[in-house]
Amino acid sequence: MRLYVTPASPWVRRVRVSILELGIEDRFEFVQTRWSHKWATQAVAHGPDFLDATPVVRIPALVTPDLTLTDSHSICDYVNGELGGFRLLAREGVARWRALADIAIACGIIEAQVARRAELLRSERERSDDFIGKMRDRQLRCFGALEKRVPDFGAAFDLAQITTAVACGYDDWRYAADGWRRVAPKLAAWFDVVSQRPSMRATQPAETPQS
Ligand SMILES: N[C@@H](CCC(=O)N[C@@H](CS)C(=O)NCC(=O)O)C(=O)O
Repeated sequence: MRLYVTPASPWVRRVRVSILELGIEDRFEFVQTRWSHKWATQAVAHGPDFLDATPVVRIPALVTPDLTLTDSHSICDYVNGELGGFRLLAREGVARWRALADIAIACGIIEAQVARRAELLRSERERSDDFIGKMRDRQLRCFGALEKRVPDFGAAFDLAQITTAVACGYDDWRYAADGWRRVAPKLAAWFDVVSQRPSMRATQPAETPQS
């Protein structure tokens, strides 16, 4: 199976951490797509295999022998259900809905982080400070909501925790000055522990020309 990735994407990272936590990385060929700071605001030239794989032209994208999945949600679902024996997310029942509720909040943060990053990469003339502020407020509001969930976090580093940890890591990396750690101190303490897991360390974004 081919998984199209870039080094900095939080959407890619939640898939990669899930794969590493399940210990199934040898089932995948990881393909780095062409990357550019322009991805957010302009058309970027991708290889023909990537364009053939996904009409959406976003990463992550997973090509299996039977089908192509073009977003992290369906890929995580496939990895968990088809390859992972539902070890990262319950197949049904209350545990599933509780986890999906947390995942939706963590994904709300990631969506805001990525949209804000794209806005910041636009020219000064085009950039909207209102939009950037709206995304920042959403990030901090969602961190505040996840802070209340920390006492109920279970022992398992499941898809809800993985997605939450990825959101925390991205804010530390790009938006530390917002002060998410002040808004969510228990979450920050939890993140400091789980960020040392091998899966998190192996997927940590680095500030390089590639990121
Ligand atoms: N909802 C999608 C979002 C994927 C996404 O937005 N990926 C970004 C990189 S973080 C991307 O490929 N952007 C390129 C573009 O929008 O042209 C998912 O869960 O995978």
